[in-house]
Amino acid sequence: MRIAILGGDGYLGWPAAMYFAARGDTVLAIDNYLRRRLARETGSEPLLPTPDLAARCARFEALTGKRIAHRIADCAEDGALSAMFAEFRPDAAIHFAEQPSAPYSMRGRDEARLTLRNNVATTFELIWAVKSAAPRCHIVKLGSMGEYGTPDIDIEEGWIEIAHKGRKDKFLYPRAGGSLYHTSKILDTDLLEFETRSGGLRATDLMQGPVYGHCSDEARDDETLFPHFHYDDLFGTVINRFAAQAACGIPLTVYGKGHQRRGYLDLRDTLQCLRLAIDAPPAPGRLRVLNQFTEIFAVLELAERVRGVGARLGFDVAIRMLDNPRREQEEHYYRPAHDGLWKLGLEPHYLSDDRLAAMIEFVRRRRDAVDTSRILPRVSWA
Ligand code: USQ
Repeated sequence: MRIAILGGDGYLGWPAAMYFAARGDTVLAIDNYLRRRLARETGSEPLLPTPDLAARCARFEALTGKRIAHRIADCAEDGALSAMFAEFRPDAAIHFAEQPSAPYSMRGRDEARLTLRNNVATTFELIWAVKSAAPRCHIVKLGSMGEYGTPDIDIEEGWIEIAHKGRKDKFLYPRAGGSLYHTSKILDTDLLEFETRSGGLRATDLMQGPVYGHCSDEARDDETLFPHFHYDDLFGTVINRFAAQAACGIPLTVYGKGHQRRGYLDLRDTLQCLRLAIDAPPAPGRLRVLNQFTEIFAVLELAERVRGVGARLGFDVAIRMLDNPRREQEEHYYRPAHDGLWKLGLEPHYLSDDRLAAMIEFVRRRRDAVDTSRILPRVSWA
């Protein structure tokens, strides 16, 4: 297949580029290094300096003989993607080209504006690139489980039938984003729903939970091919952060009561889910929504797991309960459906002590590079 990956330099985009190239697809990775710039501007650089896309593609080709084409371009720029799609003619386009951090989006007006403009504009440009240059292309957009919020009823996979005053109809499941970032993802979903319903495009919205992991199999233990590993409060997701904190002797930063629950997944399962979605596209005119996570944890439960694995490795790991910098429910009902990807054949990598130990060891080996001033939350929702 011909697969365009928007945001191909990112934490998930780069591993996805390697994954599909490794199985023999023709891959074009597109990125404007926005995430690198924002990390520099906010003092949130990743643990390892990551080679640029050209260097990573060259290294991957030298190691595997497989080529990944790349373009440094802004997917939000008027018409840029349409021109690229006219040339590349993708069968599928994976959309990661978004500002991905909830705390960053809540930092101030400039950050909120950038998040909203970038995320909605890239989705809009992608839709028009497909319409104008590759109408059969399957759009696979990374959505977020956080679009649903934590309602007091079961969360369905994207759609819900509602009975009202004796009549019934099917709607997108009600959404309640927990940050401006999550709200930008809701707007993306609405755009896709409109365009599939009215324009006959086909799209899959993968509602993903927080991802963890420092590498994927395709990197073959070559650290120059590992994705950006963030342990900071803005771009680090919670399990990666806890692993880094454990390795550095920093008490694990549990926000609030720590009973807030989310659906998590291993980075390797993100890749598997993308493959399953791409290999079984929906019919034209349909927006398919799949809830993408493998298991549910409360934050405190994760902290206890990391503490246990840390102790096994000889680290004395403490847990610190912090005032919650976010506005989120800390005690809530949470029962999201997630059958769709299982039905397509997902074989999950559940969170194992070995994976946690490998992440802690990965950080321990370069503990000197960790900047401890980036650990405590610097952004408050209030
Ligand atoms: N948390 C802590 N301590 C920390 C960091 C986070 O207790 O040091 C808590 C948060 O309060 C939250 C949970 O851990 O309840 C998850 O936080 P996170 O930072 O790992 O994830 P989040 O901000 O929700 O965003 C991440 C990705 C985003 C993706 C989202 C999926 O950055 O791109 O969309 O996970 S979801 O959470 O399902 O919306």
